[in-house]
Amino acid sequence: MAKVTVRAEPYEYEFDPATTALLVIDMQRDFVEPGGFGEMLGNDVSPLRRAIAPTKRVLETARRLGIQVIHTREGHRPDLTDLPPTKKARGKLKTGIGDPGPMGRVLVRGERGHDIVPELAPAPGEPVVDKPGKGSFYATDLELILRERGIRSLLVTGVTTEVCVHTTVREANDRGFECLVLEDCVASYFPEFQEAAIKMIKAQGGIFGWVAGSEALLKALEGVRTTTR
Ligand code: C5J
Repeated sequence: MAKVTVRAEPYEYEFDPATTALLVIDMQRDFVEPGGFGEMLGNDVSPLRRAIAPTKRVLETARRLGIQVIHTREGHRPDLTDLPPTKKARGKLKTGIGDPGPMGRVLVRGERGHDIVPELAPAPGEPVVDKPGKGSFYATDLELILRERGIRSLLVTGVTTEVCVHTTVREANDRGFECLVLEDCVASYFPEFQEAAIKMIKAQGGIFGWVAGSEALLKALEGVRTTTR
């Protein structure tokens, strides 16, 4: 398969769709809907919701072209045996991780709040990686899945930019994966963190990866018919 070139920063990003995965990080109700963990932390969730529509367009294109799609979800076992007490205590919340909230137990697997939002719901056959931490590689089988599928490049979307997206991109970069972060498909509760987090990725010659808007990616994929792995 011919390489695709995206207009990106700090310079063009080249990838082969056959060895690329679209990573959709933690687009869960608990982060992007009112009544979830994000709101319990005192945040307004509306900036995060702005990432849904562009991510949906990228997701649909990836599916049409046969690009591997992988979703992640941050959360914990119902018995909370994978929840460090330090994480539970953080923020001194009245209702925190594991406690009953408006969308079920907060950040607990199997609960409504832990689900991925319906707009971006995983399609049959798309791996969903459950992670107890901020990074998508820590204590998960994501790396094994990527290596088994021969994936070398990652198109990165999801929330939040400065937390789970950044941690994941740093982990991926250290493992030799080339990451393109889609600026309008990642979001933060804080505009200043969004701006700084994006700048950090592409600074110093792309120290952690590349950044582009989703339109630039979709334009670059216009001529591509289908992906053969
Ligand atoms: C946070 C995440 N922000 N998915 N999680 O706690 O970024």
